[in-house]
Amino acid sequence: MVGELTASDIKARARELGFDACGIAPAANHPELSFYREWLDRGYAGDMAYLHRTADRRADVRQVVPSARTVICTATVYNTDRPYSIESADGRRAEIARYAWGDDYHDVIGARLDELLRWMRASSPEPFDARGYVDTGPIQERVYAQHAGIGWIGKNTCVINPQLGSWIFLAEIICSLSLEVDAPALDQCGTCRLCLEACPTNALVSPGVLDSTRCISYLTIELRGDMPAEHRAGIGAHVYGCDICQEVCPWNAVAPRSTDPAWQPRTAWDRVDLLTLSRRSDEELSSALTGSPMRRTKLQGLRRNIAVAMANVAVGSDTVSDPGSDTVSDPPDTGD
Ligand code: B12
Ligand code: SF4
Repeated sequence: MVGELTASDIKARARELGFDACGIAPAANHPELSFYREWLDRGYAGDMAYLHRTADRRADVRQVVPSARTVICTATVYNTDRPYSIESADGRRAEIARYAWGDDYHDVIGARLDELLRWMRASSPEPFDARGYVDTGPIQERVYAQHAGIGWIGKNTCVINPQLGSWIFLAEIICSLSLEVDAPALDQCGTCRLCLEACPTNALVSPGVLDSTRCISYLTIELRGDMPAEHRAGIGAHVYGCDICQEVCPWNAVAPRSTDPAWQPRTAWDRVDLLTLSRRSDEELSSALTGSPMRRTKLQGLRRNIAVAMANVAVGSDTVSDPGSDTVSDPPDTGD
């Protein structure tokens, strides 16, 4: 390439690599960033200690890359051709969050991001500093995605793109290049409150504010040890994550679906009922967890969740024991 590397060159290359959207935000002191501290102080991060530990760095990307001028933000659609959990007539189905059905996005998108950065380095006439992250770094991804025009932060706290909806993974490259930036996305939630009303555990305490300690996603993925008694019933048939506040969102009513083989549901989880899932051997489950984002709970965490869900929907609960907490080891931290 001759001449400087431009924003439109980067966006075109991002599309070639499989990203569905790409925008550029200034590495600036965006007002939404400051809410993070208050969120932590209110106890909304629960036991996610890594969020406290990295709070200084999460306050501004220039704490991570001091020379940062821009943040190249991407979105990748992971939605696939399967009904929503709220459409399921069978209450015994094991509910697994859509993002976790296929391959681990850290691996798949991480490789695409590495390739984008390699290409940028090869194409830029001058060297630059950069770091790429996909849910792995001390950065408030949604705030930068909003300022890159990818989508607005909805009342359910998810980034919603007007064409793609919110079934998107975010990933970004923080860099020292001075690139043309995009206009921030405008809030289009309006007066709609469907997500707040639909959340079965009232985890969305007000628009844009989520108390993780009540969120099924946190309880089934991040929380280690025994499931506290007061949260068991609210989990319903969810065995890994929760999508309800996105499923009811009108912007996801006609969300596009990805044909990327990486996100297609693995047979072990595809519309499986709780009893069948509980009867899978440790070997079968371990094999399905290989290269899956569901590795995060480890086998024992998954077994714990299945036991809680089975008790909730009263299927074969007498045949399944809760493995408890003592042998479950600490989660892998992110963001360090
Ligand atoms: C910790 C974490 C969680 C926690 C906490 C979630 C949360 N809402 O904070 C738990 C475990 C609960 C979780 C759940 C999920 N997560 Co998560 N999670 C993260 C992580 C690692 C950090 C998020 C964070 O900083 N939270 C702190 C709060 C303060 O930040 P925030 O939610 O972004 O909040 C901003 C807005 O609320 C904004 N704001 C907007 N309007 C308003 C209005 C007012 C009045 C105020 C005060 C503030 C405010 O201010 C905040 C910024 O400071 C990010 C990756 C990353 N590094 O960013 C992924 C990430 C947010 N998660 C993601 C996903 C996919 C999920 C799930 C859908 C998974 C699932 N199906 O189970 C659910 C969604 C639940 C939900 N409604 O958010 C995606 C979201 C993609 C998208 N479209 O937005 C991300 C970006 C990972 C990725 N790279 O793709 N997650
Ligand atoms: S993911 Fe589920 S539990 Fe968490 S805020 Fe959304 S609807 Fe509520």
